[in-house]
Amino acid sequence: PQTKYLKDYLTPAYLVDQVELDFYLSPTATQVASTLALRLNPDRNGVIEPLVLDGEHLQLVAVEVDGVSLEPADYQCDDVSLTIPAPPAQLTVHIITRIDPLNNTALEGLYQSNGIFCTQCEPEGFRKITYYPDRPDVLAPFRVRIEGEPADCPVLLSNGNLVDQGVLDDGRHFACWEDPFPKPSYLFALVAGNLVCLEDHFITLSERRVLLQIFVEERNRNDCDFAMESLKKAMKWEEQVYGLEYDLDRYMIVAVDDFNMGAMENKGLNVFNSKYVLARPETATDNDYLGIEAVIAHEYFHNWTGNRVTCRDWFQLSLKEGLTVLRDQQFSADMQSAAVKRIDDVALLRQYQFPEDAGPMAHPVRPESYVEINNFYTTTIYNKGAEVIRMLETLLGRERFVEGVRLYLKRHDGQAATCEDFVAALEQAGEVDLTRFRRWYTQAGTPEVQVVCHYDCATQTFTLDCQQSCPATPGQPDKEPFHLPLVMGLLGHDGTDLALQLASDEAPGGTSRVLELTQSRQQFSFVGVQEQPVLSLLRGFSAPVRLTMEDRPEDLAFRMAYDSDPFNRWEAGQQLSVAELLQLYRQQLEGQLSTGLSQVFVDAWGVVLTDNEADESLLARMLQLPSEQYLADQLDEVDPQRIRAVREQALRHLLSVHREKLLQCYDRYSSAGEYSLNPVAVGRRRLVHGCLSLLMLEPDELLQDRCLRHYQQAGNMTDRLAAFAALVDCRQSPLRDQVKEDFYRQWKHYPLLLDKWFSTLASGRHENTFFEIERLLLHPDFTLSNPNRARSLLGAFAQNLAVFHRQDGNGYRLLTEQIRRLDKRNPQVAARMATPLTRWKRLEPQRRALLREELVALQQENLSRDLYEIVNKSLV
Ligand code: B3K
Ligand code: ZN
Repeated sequence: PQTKYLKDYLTPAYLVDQVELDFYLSPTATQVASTLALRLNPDRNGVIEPLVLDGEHLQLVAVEVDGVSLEPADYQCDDVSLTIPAPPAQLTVHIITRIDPLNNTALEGLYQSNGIFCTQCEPEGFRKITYYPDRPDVLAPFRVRIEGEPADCPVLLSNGNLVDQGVLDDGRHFACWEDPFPKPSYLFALVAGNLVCLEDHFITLSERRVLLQIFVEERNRNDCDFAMESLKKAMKWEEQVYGLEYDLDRYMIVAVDDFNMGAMENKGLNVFNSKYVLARPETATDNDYLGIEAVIAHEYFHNWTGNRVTCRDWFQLSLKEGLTVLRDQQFSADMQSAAVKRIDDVALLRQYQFPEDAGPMAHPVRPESYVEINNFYTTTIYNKGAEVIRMLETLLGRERFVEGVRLYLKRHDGQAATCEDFVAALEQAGEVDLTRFRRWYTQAGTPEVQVVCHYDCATQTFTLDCQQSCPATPGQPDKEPFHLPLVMGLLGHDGTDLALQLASDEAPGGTSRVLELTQSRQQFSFVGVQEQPVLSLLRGFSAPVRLTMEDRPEDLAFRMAYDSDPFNRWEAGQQLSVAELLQLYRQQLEGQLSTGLSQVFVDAWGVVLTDNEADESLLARMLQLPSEQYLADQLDEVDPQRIRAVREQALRHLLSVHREKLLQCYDRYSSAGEYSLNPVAVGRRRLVHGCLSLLMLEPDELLQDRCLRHYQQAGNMTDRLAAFAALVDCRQSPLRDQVKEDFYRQWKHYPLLLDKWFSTLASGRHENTFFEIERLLLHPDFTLSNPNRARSLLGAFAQNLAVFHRQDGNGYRLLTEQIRRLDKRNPQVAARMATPLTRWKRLEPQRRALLREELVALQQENLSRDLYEIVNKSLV
């Protein structure tokens, strides 16, 4: 496989003025007739170049140029392209190809899911439908005609507006769609099948009526209301916050069961994994609901950031993904508890992106090279990309930031743009210098910031001495300093924020400041500070860095109680926990007697538990100890089983001290009632489930009984699943098998819940989980052909660190074996699922060797390009 480089970018040799596609649908032999109006790119100054069209897994039936059919000698056709060596500068090409949607197991291009034809073209799937310049900087208007059997495909959909439909003499029927907005091929979509449609409408700011449609299989008809509401909220929100309106008369969403990722923003016709559409209280958890709200919004927001302005090339992917993630985060923050949303986003970033940035696949937000672009839909492109744009918002302020985004959209409307275009627009609108800031797009790795503070009582001066550095990443041994916005405040002895005055200010102003760190070392001094303050730095996690300060445990406990920034309240608690847990870890490692958790920590935790005032969601988050993954990320030589043991020791300690309070808290909030997704209700459930799972670490019979009742009487899936998970971990109890059987019986016909059944069992914490997983692989309902199902078992298994990292290496063997099989069917999902295998370098020596052996064996085999890249890079 070849590596592609950003530096090799060339403009397309030919532009497309119009695309006409004719589909004759059939499961194993769909015929695609394409007519392309092409012309030599004017930037070639009339110098003719060969016309190279991308195409893979296509059966070529016929080619014509300007109405004259070509003989095989007139063109070249290989596995990946069709070339016409010396075409006229302006031409019409007509191509007929045949494809096999039914046997398309990679789920890329046109495929069938439960008998429904659907497409996934981003990034390079269109070339599996027909020969085409399949690159995002070729934009064209599309006209699409679909013909199919009315019995199998009563519904025929494509992008844009429906312009014609009818029944043919032979009984087949057709529909014609026209999308007036020029678009790249990756935004093309076709859906056809037996679907029902839920309808609603939205009146835009300028009072245009937009038809909203959600298409699902009949059995899911009643599960779409929440998705529809979310869509309307997203439309309204984007008008209010960004002043942006939807541009077509119709917005369609289709839910399918077999989908490689979450959803896809095809113009006017989004295709969704049914996981992100279907919900009712009995079947969906709070997190499912929140996921739906976020993903529906995300795909909708792409209509501007992605579709109206798209990417010049795939190296610019974060241009649309980072920006759209930021916008969906802003939206969710406005819909739910903003503080908790931020905490969850940061936890996610630290759990997945930080390790990626520290591992073999580390790459800048704008990568310089790739082998398989599908491997670059990463948490760095998405989540770090969003953090980078969030920093721009912090530097500019919301108002100017929005102005900048609007300027960017206006300037590049209908074009394929670059990250540089975006930064330039923000620089102009914000009237700021972003020269250094641009390094965020070119340098990989998580910057490390060290801060030492000093208070001088005599001069009433408080000084921060800040240093930054960034570890080496593949291909980037040395880094230049980043431009970092550090939001901060100072707390007085009573916990309130002090007024801030930098030495360079004329007067004190405000209690929160953005310090801009742009050098490797910089000092900031505050004057008129009348008492020794406690510093609250990096509020709201204003930059994606690893921050070290020599905080005293008392200061952390103080900030945990008083910081006016809820993120930093949580963060102080996390830091305190991390320090405690790492200490226990080291004691264990060195065979010392364990001191247990410190009193300061156990008390502070108890104070949170009995706090009756704060947002319940926030409390629930504060009571959670840092995840095993996050703890692992703090260590140089990881023993995942030891991490689990230590974390559980800590949980048991907290339980033994606070058992009564946990019971009280559980009782106080575990009241039934109508299901609602308002932040208070969600927060209460989170708190109740946190208490329950802790209490169930050492359950007496009474408690087991209550948990069983909780499971049985639950009025919603959030409650039921929490109790189910707790009972599944009760190894000694007969209840375990009882609920396992019961859940299966009740939900075996509902795929999304069967997924939860698999993943909950695979997330079990007891030692037998590994054997359970081996058995589940043989379960009649397990299959690798449905990505959700594969992820539910294998994904959950690989995240279950202590089980996956068994000392004998059988966990590695099991996952590798499944990935091998999956790679034959669906390389994209296989490569994604292989991520945990690539994290071998930081394991303790024995596991490191075992895992590496599996990778080396895999490397020798005949792998897909996707998996090849992951395996090879991780062994470098
Ligand atoms: N743009 C799509 C992702 C496509 C992934 C292709 N491997 C969904 C999204 O980010 O909204
Ligand atoms: Zn996206």
